[in-house]
Amino acid sequence: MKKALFAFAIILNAVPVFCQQFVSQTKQQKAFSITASDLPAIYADPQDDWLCMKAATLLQHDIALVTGSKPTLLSQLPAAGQKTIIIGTIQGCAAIRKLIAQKQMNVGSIKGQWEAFQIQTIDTRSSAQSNTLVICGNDKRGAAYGVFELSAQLGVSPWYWWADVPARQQSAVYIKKGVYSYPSPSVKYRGIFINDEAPAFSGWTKEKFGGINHLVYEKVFELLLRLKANYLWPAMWGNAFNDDDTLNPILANKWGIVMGTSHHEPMLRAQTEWKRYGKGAWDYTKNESGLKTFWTNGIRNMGTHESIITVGMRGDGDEPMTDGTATALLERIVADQRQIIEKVTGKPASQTPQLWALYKEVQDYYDKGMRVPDDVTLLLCDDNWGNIRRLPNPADKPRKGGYGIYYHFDYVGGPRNYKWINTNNISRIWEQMHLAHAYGADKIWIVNVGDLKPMELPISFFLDYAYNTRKWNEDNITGFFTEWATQQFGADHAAAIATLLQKYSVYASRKKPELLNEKTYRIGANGEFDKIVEEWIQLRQQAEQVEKTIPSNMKDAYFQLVLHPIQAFENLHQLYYAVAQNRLLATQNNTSANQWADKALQYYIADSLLSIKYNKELANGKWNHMMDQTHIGYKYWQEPKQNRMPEVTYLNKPVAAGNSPLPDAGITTDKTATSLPAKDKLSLPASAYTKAIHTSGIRWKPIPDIGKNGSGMTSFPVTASVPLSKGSPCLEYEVHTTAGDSLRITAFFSPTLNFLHSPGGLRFAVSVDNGTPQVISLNQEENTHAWDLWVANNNIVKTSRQFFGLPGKHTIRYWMIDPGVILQKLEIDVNKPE
Ligand code: REL
Repeated sequence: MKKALFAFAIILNAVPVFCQQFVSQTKQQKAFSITASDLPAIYADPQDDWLCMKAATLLQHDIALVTGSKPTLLSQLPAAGQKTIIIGTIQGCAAIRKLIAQKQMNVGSIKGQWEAFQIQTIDTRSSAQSNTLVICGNDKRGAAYGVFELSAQLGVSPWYWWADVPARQQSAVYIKKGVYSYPSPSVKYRGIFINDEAPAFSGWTKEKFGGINHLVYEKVFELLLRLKANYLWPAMWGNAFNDDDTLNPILANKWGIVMGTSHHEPMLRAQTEWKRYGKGAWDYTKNESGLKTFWTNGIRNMGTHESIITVGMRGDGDEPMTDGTATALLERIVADQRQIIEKVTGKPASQTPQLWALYKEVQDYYDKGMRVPDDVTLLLCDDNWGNIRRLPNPADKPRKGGYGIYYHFDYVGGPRNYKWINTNNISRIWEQMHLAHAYGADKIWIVNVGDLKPMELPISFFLDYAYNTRKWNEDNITGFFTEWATQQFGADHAAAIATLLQKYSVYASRKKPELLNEKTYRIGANGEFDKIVEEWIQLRQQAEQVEKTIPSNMKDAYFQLVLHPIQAFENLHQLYYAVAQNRLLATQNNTSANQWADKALQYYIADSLLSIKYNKELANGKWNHMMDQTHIGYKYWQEPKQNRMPEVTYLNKPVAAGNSPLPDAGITTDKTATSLPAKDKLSLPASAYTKAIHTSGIRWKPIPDIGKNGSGMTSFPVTASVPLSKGSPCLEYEVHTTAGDSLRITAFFSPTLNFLHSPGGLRFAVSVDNGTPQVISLNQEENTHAWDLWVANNNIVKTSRQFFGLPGKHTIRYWMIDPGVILQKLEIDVNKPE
């Protein structure tokens, strides 16, 4: 009976769930303790996968960081009874198999489950404390994820090396008695693309590692595993992962990192390799055999390394193929590439993972009917600006290869490069990737992270969400900042730092710094510039206050993860604000313009001083060159070679009597009063509705912080469209007019693209009182010019004119038709034509 109960208990405990807190600071009955004075040994079976021993070495290192003492690493199982952490896979570790055979472990819930793992305490001595801790993976990555889950809970951040985050020191920690079983991740392949890597990443690696070689890649692999990712597109600007350092692919495979090449580099060969070794033209109609030889070598070089092969073909160097590229030709190219894969691997092509990226013009081929075999993953893409272009149609037959997403946190291209600092809104990343997951794009998620630093925050979010898409939702998304701040800076500082990061995420995503200039916002009482600058000043002051409370060993991490981006962005706004003031006052012949010119120069200098601080002083120069990216003085989409001071005007005249002194940065705020005389404007945040009508299984909900000034309203579930009818879901806003007969309603949205590919674009409707709703498409006129504005302004603006009878109380209704539409605010004017 006792035995039966025991087995039952194990089965109950082993239901796999993410997010289990098994490390405690307090001593517990039957817990497994790790204390400086009584360290466990760490054991991995030398016959098991290389990664298990590697993970064991890293755990040894992490425990030393936490406790100050280094555990012994064993390749032989110690005598029974000795306190040991066993790390291994079900198949590869004899000690784990023995524990299973002895019924001390039940791995039923993880066995055969991709990257699943189990952490379990075992007491083989019937004493007060457990003497064995098993970290068991279904496979090698599962085992490594188990180790890094433990490390993270012990207080070692995944960013300990990449952002100098100090480990949380403690002399004793306890792994609570139990079986902690973690399921397969939500998204199968989760990774990053190191791209646009000059001047920052390339300059830094050259100085610190002698180039982009295996020494730096090992750091990347470790980071990926600590973030529970598994997939990498390597740097390719003049770099070739497989060719530059032959240890690169060997070590990637040992570390369990699935390698690919970017969307436009087929058959696992870098574009740079074609430059080095390609013979003839990059043109299949003219040079089929040259290309086939080149590609065959890519697959030969892959050997048995876990990889995802990019198939298809674009023009040489991330360009479209020649005009009029025939889809039939492309289909033939893919068929030929698969033949090569088959021939070299000796297996049906369907047994080697492949992707076809529907990037830029390639999506047009797909739209025109080009198809690839069912086992190839269709990698759907964003527009390079974080807005997903297309999602699977739920009505389509499921594909064996499924769908994935290629997303961007950094980009080189129009309307302007953005590659200096982090400008990504966490709520928007969540919303777009949630949409992707809801529509079934869950096979591959890969994100372009530029130089990797300083994208620590969005990288963490993207990979964390890819690992477990159930973790974050519209109700708890702000909790991410607290969790992340706790992981990097500990609970004492988490709340304050989370607030800073949360505000930064909103402010920094309003406008890319490369697009910012003195004309971006209007200065003065009716403009926004004063308010925006004031918000940045306050944020910077708060960040500097928090900095004073941070222990000295956290200062480096705090600077790079929190303070620098805030100071740098604030300073840039101050610079352009000063230039704007200078220009305005100069046109008024007001010599106060000179003071603003001086100020502007100071901010310009301060910008470079901040970069110098990051490069030269931070962590004793560890990150030199990471802040080399130019960002001031753009004239067109491509970056300037050097930062350039914006032009300012100096006046020679003395200040005339009556000339104003240096004007103050007065603050203008949105008016939220509800009475509206003619010629007046009312600005209503989307969340300021008076009534929400939820119908047809649709609920309105706010997504916090997704907008330029806060939350946005959208409908859930995100897969449902609703034909417009009287009973449709809508939001009501009440206004009072004192004059006029019509309202111009301007609605501001997040720049969601027509991911449904419906002929009319994503639609909503607007009505006033009992008037007929006017149906408006968010993106019907999608063309390059319109899109440039959407992404540059990070919104889509739509207006409609609605008539009402007599002044008085009126109800504006905003009707839902299509999903994924995020309303940020409404501006309402009386008697203004559309
Ligand atoms: O952001 C992108 O996807 C592309 O611009 C890049 O993939 C591309 O490789 C570019 O860096 C240069 O070739």
